[in-house]
Amino acid sequence: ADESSRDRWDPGVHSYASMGYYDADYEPKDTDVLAVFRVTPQPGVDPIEAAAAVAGESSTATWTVVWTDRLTAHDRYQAKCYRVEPVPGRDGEYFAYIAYDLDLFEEGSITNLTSSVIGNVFGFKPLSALRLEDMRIPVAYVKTFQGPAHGIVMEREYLNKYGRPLLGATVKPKLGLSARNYGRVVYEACKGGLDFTKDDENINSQPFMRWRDRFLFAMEGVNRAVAETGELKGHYLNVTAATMEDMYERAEFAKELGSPIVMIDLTVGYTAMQSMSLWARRNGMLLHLHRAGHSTFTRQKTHGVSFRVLAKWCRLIGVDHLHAGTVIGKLEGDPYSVKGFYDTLRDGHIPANPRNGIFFDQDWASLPGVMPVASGGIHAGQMHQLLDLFGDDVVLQFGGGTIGHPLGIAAGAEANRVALEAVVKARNEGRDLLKEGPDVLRKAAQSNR
Ligand code: CAP
Ligand code: MG
Repeated sequence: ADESSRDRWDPGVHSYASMGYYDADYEPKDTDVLAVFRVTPQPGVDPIEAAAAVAGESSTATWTVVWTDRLTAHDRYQAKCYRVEPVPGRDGEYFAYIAYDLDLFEEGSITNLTSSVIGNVFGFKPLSALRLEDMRIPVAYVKTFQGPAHGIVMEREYLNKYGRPLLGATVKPKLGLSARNYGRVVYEACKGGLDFTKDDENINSQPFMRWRDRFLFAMEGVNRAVAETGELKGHYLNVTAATMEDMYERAEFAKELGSPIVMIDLTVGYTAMQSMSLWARRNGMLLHLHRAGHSTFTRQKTHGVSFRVLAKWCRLIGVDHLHAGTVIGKLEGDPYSVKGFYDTLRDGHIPANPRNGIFFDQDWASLPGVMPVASGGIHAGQMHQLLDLFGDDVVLQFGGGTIGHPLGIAAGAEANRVALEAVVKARNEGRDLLKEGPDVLRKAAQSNR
């Protein structure tokens, strides 16, 4: 084949639409898993055929009819694309709505769900791009997961902290500190007024600081700060490692040291995340998830998976904390989508809201809410905006915004705590945060000198 024919789509004898993967009359059942994809067909490919191909390849189909289809309940197992509509204002892009029978997925397994819905289809020739925009997880499937081991309500009860966002900081620089110096940062930041400090996503067990040493010195810092302030505090000890055996060993050690929380990175994969969720449930530990690597597939607007969908998978998998974006910091994120991510993580029932990118009603049944984490280039000067955007149930995390303070780490932490308390007070008095916030912060900073 020459260069140009290599990427060309030859539908062959059987089109996916004619094989039954497109059915405009199909009425989705309450128990169906629903998905909406943004499909960009290759030039010359019919949008309905492209959408049917997505339904086909993400459920039962291959490129042709096979004899053995007749040995299965084929009609039922075929995913059905039931609606295709042009994306408003975007030439050549279509929203394809697809329904999947519940029995296509193993109970309680995001790994299995993703092997179907994002398994093969993203490299499929009739499409030049594909994005999974949203999913409706039916209650019948939700109930096969246990979700967060603790969730927002239990976390607050453990910590005995209410009525305000929690404050955290990522230890910086990301890499290179020795264990003793690392512990000093933890101590200063916690003593200064933060609730948590945190390992960075890429701190695991490098030659300059092995994990056991980091855990020891970080917990020494936490314990001293707890003793001096009389408040419960913690440090997210990152237990991410190359094998589950190593992760369990590190998590057990964190528990032995009395840490209330451990942390993992998204890079460990869905099965490992769920195993750690089970471990956290069995051991009464909070589980913090850093979404390291997510932008490689969530950022592009026409290809990949929306973070909204990843957030739903993580809630099912069962983490207590999840990074969900900030809008105003150093990393990309538009206010409407980010609001949608926070609702998805925190609320019990989320009504469809196309403006926030929420295509379906989502009922979380009895699954606890996940505490969203805002981080990435934020600082005390934005406290009024952060409170206005996210309300109380969020961890606001200031790495550079604590450790970069001109007067030192404890002063940076104190500035964040004072700023937070001042804007919470202003909010509780019913004042307009966006208008008066800068004033409130200025006064708080002066009284703190
Ligand atoms: C923030 C951070 C976080 C990102 C994660 C960093 O540091 O530690 O990993 O913010 O992003 O390494 O950049 P700063 P997200 O507070 O110093 O900016 O929460 O969007 O997943
Ligand atoms: Mg980081």
